[in-house]
Amino acid sequence: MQTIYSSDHRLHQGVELKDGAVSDSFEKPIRAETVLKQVKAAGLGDVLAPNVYERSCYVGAHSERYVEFLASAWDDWAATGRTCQALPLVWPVRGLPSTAMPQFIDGKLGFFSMDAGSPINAGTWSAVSSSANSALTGIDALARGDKAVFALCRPPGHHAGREYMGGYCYLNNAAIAAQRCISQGAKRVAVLDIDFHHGNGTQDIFYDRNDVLFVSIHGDPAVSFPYFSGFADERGIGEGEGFNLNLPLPKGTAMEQYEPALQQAGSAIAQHAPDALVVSLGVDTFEGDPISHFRLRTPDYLRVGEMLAGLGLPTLFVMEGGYMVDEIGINAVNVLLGFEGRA
Ligand code: SP5
Ligand code: ZN
Repeated sequence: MQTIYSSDHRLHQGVELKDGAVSDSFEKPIRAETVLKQVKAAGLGDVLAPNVYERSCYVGAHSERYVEFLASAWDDWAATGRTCQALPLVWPVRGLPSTAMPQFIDGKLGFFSMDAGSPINAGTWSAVSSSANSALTGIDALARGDKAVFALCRPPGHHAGREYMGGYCYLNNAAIAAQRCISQGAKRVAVLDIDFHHGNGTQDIFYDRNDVLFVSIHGDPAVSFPYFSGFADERGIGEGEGFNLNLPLPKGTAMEQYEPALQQAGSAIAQHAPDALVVSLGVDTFEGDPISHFRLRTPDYLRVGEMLAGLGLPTLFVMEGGYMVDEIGINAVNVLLGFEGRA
């Protein structure tokens, strides 16, 4: 299968609040480089640069004012004389009365974020828009007849909601691709999220819709980020009721417990009968991941890919998390090799 990749991701290198101090984020450029290296070593297929898309292609999954904010946030921050990365410090939580968008950048950063995990610097927008363009290029290749495509996106996207960034994410690459699929005439799409963390952003974007089924297998939010989303009783709302399926699993989950959840996810997707499948592919489910609590092993990822292939759907894989930099490449590519029957 083809891989869509842009080196623009290097323009974004974030910081993260860790143990009371600001340090380099776990979400760093070498992640994508390691995956790309393994794509080439495994001979997965051609590596192509993304096409360029209008900013309006991100609207639908996101609101127009949020996309505007992201595109201009660095300039607005830099205009105040600051040269450090922009981070939010105040949030509109329960009980605060105003729901109006602030005029000043410091207020906007909090208004449009769920946490302090998505810093903004001078290159962030270029990296983020190229990442989304990779997913869009991938979905367009499926529309032209490719059976499967790998969008090697960085930064990741699945924590980004309709109007917020968070968890290293800015634009929701998987949701933007799924939305384009619908906009171009697909009746139904499914998004399966197998990152360790719940895909709260994708859930948020499609929660009231019955055309896009969202299924996520993730660490129980009672004890894992994002804490406030991802419970089994979140099933969708209005027309979307029954089109959101969360399968939280306990700390320490290994393939033995993971595989039945993946079977259940597959059954729900088959019942939806989508025209295409978008997979949010995070490999932070690996036993050695520094910020997660599952115990999948490298050969397990081949089996995951093989099971996904069993659905027989045109499939776009969109890279999400995975932080054990040495193994992220082989684990991600194992899913793709398993999918192609090259296990
Ligand atoms: C895309 C994705 O995987 N985003 C994950 C965001 C997680 N952010 C919270 C990180 C908390 C890190 N805790 C560190 C514990 C180290 N022992
Ligand atoms: Zn994750």
